[in-house]
Formats: sequence, C-alpha cells, structure tokens
Amino acid sequence: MKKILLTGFEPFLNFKINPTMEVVEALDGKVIEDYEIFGRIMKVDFNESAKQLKEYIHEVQPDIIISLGLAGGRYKITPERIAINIKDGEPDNNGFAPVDEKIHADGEDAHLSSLPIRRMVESLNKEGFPADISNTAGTYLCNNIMYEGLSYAKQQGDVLAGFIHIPATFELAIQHGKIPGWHMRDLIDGVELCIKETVNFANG
Ligand code: PCA
Repeated sequence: MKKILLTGFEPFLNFKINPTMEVVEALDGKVIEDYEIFGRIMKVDFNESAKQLKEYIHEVQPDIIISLGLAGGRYKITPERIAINIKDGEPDNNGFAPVDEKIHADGEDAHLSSLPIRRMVESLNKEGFPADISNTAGTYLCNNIMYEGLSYAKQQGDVLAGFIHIPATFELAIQHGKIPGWHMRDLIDGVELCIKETVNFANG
C-alpha cells in the first residue's frame, strides 16, 4: 500500500477553530485505490512546524504529501500553484513574526506544486464545489510548510507534494463574523475529491 501524508493546522490568530483539523481527522485512515491516508496536525509555529513535518515524513514515508490550511475569507477551495522562499507576516502561535526572512538561506526562490492542481479544480467545479487555482499561498505558515514539503519532495525525486487552502466552516464564519463559510461535509468531500485526482494522476 502506498501512502499519503495529509496535514492540517491547529487554530491561529483570531480563528478559534481550524477546519483543516476536522477534515484531516475525517480522512485519516481512509484508503483510496492503492493509497492509504495518514492524517497529522501541525503547529502554527515557524520553527516547530518544519521539524514536525520532517518527523511525520520520517514516520509515514509518504509517496504523496498534501498539506491543508485555512484561508479565512476565501470562498472557494484553492489548490496553491507556488510556494516562495520567504517567511513574513503576522506572529505565529509562539509570538514569532519574521520579517522578509528566507525559509532556506540557500534554497531556490520558489517551488511549484507537483499536484494536479488544474485537474483538481476542474473536478471540484464539475461536482458543484466552487474552486480555483490560487497563485499565492501568502508568506505565513501555509507557504512555509508548502515550501518545506516541496523541498523534501524534490530531494526524493518521486514524491508528489503541494498545498490546498480551504475556506472557513459555517461554525467558524458565525464565530468570526466577517468571513464566508462552507458546510464541513462539503469541505471534507472537496478535499477527498482533490486526493482522488492526485491518486489518478499518480497512477497514470
Ligand atoms: N492557515 C494559515 C496558517 C495555518 C492555516 O491553517 C496560512 O494560510 O498561512
């Protein structure tokens, strides 16, 4: 059986819930064709999350790495196209707020997702889920983990990796007050569809 490492993040900033946690829990252990999903949750901490990702990779030995993040305010599921070698922005959950720093001092400027992002969007839209490719994952934790995942995947050569941002749930939208929400079931189904497209792509 081949393996997919599916990661989500804990809550951060003024988002008291991170729906990626429930999506990851719902899909953990699921088998899609010849792939099993291993769900793991990451800290919103620039220093710790990179170490955590490496530990999870070491433990699971994945063939595919798909990381999820909340994009509070977006109203579509958005597979990300690119991760840039920059960390910058709001403080993480440990109070660390890097300014214009490189993720890897001698790393490439950017890594492109190796997931089938166009096929994901087409498949989501076909099934009635609003979706689009996003051309920026920002410079916060999500970009950071996408960059780390793709750096590892490139070293390995045959590992697919990338990142998908998801909108808030209804529950979080109500709590927050100023962002759109989706039904949790639809977020889970939407992410599962993206994973199925990746498996089809990987299996040719
Ligand atoms: N979203 C944040 C970090 C954690 C998460 O779920 C981001 O978009 O960077």
